[in-house]
Amino acid sequence: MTSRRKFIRNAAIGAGILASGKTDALAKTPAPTIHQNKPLVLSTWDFGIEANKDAWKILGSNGRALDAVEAGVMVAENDLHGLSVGLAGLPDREGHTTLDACIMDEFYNCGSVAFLEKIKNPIRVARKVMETTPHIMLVGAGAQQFALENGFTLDEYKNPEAMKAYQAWLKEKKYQPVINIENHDTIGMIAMDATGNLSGACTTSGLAYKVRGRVGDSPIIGAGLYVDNEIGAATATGTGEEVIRIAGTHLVVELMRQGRSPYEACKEAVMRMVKIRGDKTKEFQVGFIALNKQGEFGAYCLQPGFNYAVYSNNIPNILFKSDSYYA
Ligand code: SD4
Repeated sequence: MTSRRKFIRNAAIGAGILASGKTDALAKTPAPTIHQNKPLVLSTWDFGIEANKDAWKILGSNGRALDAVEAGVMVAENDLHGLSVGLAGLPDREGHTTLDACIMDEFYNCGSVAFLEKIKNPIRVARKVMETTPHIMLVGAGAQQFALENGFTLDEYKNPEAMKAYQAWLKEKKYQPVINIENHDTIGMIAMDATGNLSGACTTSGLAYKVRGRVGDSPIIGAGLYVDNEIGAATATGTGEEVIRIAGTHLVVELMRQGRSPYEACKEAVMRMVKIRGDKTKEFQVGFIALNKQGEFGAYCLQPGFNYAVYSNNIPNILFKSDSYYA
């Protein structure tokens, strides 16, 4: 297989490049080899495009993957209208927006915060936990106290749109997570820098109208995010309980260790879920994206509608459509 065909096969494997003429953009790129595919960043959902741009400012100037993923996901955290990440996110059933985030570098260092309130950039607090404490995870009031002691400030921002949606939800108070876009918009980002090192970050306001105190997969190392610099990295989006149940991203990375491509590993993790949960999988969404040490990437999800953004020297920050188990 020519290197060009091999590249396109690897990039597009099971990933169906999104319509709207973007296939042409990829097809016109010069013939790279997988090796030339670094640096590279991929992130979940449409807002990954904007997030990738900030990550690329660092990756494209030989910066560290860790700095790139932190800067990248902060774009979503700072969006005052985003209903699923950061302080603008939809609240829990008592009207409080609570945030979960984690970060992991190329040395198995990791940091995480969960059930954190009124702090604008949970990913920065997660990094602070990683770099300045002997711990990995801080939660709730303790996480907030730690943030305040480390120079972060309380932010009382409430997104009017999120509050309006909450008022509407209060009328029936149904705890019924909605499949896909509206309710499943965690940003997970994984990257390889020019030196070949991997890092990842994941941040969310979690499931809308969750029980107070509920924590999803996103701040849990091995569930919402895992990075093994020898093998690859993976991140997840969707119903956190289901991702935690199979230690989703750790599973994806271990499958890559056993020789699966990123696409195959994501697919096998989803199939594990289907095996365990059977028909229940019709009721929720889970999607994985993964990247291996060779610069190959892939994704797989349960329900159609999941996409992810990819930016490298060869791929001009475009959306790929993930294959799904259900049609
Ligand atoms: C959670 N996994 O809290 C998150 C929600 C999510 O895309 O992914 N949204 O369960």
